[in-house]
Amino acid sequence: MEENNDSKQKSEGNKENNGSKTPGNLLGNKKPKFNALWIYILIAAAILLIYFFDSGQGPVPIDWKFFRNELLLQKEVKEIKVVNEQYVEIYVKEEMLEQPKHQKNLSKKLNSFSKVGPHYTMTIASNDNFSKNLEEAQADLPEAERVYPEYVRKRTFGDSMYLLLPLIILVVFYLVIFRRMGGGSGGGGGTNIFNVGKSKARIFDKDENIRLDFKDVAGLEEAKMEVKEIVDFLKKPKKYTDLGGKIPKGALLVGPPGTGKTLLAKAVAGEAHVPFFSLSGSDFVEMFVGVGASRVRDLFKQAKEKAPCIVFIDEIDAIGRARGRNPNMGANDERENTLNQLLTEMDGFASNAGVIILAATNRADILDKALLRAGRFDRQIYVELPDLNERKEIFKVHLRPLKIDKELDVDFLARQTPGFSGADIANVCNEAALIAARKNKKSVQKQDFLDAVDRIVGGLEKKNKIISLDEKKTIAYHEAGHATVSWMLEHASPLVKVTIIPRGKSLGAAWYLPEERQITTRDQLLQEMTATLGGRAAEQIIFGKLSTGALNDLERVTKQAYAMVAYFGLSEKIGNMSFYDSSGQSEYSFQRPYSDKTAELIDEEAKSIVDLQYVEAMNILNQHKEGLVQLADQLLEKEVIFTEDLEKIFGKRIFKADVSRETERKEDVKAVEDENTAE
Ligand code: NHX
Ligand code: ZN
Repeated sequence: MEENNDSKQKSEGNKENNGSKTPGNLLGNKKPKFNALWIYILIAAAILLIYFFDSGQGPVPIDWKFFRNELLLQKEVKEIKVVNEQYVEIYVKEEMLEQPKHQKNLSKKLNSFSKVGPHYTMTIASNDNFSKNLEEAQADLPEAERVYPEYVRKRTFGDSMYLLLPLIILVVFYLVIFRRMGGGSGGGGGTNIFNVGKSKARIFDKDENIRLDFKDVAGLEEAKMEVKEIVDFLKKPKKYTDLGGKIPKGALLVGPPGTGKTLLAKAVAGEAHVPFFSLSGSDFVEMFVGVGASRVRDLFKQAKEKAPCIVFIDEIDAIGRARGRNPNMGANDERENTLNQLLTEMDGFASNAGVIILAATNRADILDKALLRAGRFDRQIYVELPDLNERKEIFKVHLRPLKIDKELDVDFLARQTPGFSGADIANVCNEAALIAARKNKKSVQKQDFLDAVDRIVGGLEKKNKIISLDEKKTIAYHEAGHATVSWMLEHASPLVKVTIIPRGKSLGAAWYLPEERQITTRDQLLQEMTATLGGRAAEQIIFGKLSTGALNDLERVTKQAYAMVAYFGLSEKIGNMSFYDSSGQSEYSFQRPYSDKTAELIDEEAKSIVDLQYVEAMNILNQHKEGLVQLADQLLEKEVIFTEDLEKIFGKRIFKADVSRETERKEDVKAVEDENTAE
């Protein structure tokens, strides 16, 4: 359901990456694109400019003889400057410049600056030396016509480099860092200083066809209705505003992972035929202060320019988490700023601006309450795990591209996959096809699907794991214990199969088909616990000693027992109290909302529940010890046994076995099918 269009998505992504189609570019094609090269050029130009201005316009180098005989003694020198104790700059009197000897020297080098000078330059050994020589040379001249040098200090090229170097290093450092961060997947054309504050949203324009519409979304009927309305708001806003209503600003898609929130948003984009901005909550997060907020601002600026349009923020919990509850303050300031900006932006535009925000999260409870209030995300659309009929629809979608066996029963597949999300089902279908291909089959068969389900629920089979005979026996009795106990209990989940083939992290497993129900009774909880404890109870009865193998079982049972006592109000001593916190606020507080005495009582009650169920499991196993041994023997022999084998040992399950429910269900399915055909 989710994965179906992934390949298409990827190709779209690639197109965006290697083209120059960044969001900024889409908006303003006229602006030249800034990049790092410009900085280098600017710096180089600046350095050259400084160099040329400071070191004069290229005076002609001369020696002492020429200086003394042709300039000094001819009284043609206007000014002498001794620079940095290194060289002398000589300025010739303006009226003397016309002389041919100067013209010959200067004209090829100097044009416009020839009047100003300096015209000649001469290197000197030292200041003292030069002034002594100068004095001697002028000794015969009258006082008024003597020239006295001026001592100046000038910044040379080296000096300017010395000043600029830290700056250059800083800039290079910055560039390198930005390259690093922008590198890798490169969210749409390399990142650099100039667009770090820009939003990273990808735009799907109305002409860019997203080949995905509501027909591709199976199940989710209610959510689809809600979302369709949003599309309608954008297409015909007048219909709603004429009656005085306000167009909602945003809708929040809430639901567990893999249920199709992103898919739904994509379908909206495909149906609405308006620009669609897509980004993830984590796109706002950067290591620099203020970047998140500026990206939010930029996103809304772009969106308003393109209105009417839809903005989709995936995984909004990355920024939308409740503010100010985390005790480790400071680290979250940046995220809070981003959230504040988002809040003000959502409030900031008028309702007729035609921008609708869709956001997806799987944890609505931890979102900031300010985000959920009316005027921001006024609607919450719940996208839940698919039920039997919806799973059937989803299977149909994902089976379309597969070559399946003609006899394959979609209804059966849907029944075998309780609690699966749309993404899981997509995975099952894909895995089944791969398994069938591995076996060189012409089409994908029922068994391939079952294997795929097992693989996804239990992990990879590890047939080659070395297990000693003793261990194998322990495992077999453990699993047989589960099977026997659950067989004898009315409200325990019906067993599908038992296996001692190692899979994933577990060495053996009893597979149940949990009933899909909305509420669970106390008896059901207790009996499921008994069945879970049946494994260890069998080890105890048969071998008289325990093993570490029950870790997972005990973990489940303990959690369940505490939940019963502290959350569901199912114990006598605690009574009708629940310490469950659906607001998600208690996550950061270290204080329990009850006294130490109550804590003790909770522990006591939980323990007594588990103890009681363990005794119950022992009783059942003691009563059916022969069956248990038979079952374990069969397991050791066959490694996998099914419900039929259990029936042979224990006889049919005596309980009314959900027959009534079964027919009800079939009628339900039929009713829905009739409805569908009627449409
Ligand atoms: C292990 N796993 O990790 C093995 C592979 C054995 C009773 N040592 O209840 O697979 O034994 O009904 C450290 C120490 C997990 C880590 C002990 C991690 C024990 C599953 C439990 C089957 N089926 N248990 C079951 C199972 C195991 C475990 C551990 C650990 C059987 C049992 C795990
Ligand atoms: Zn077990």
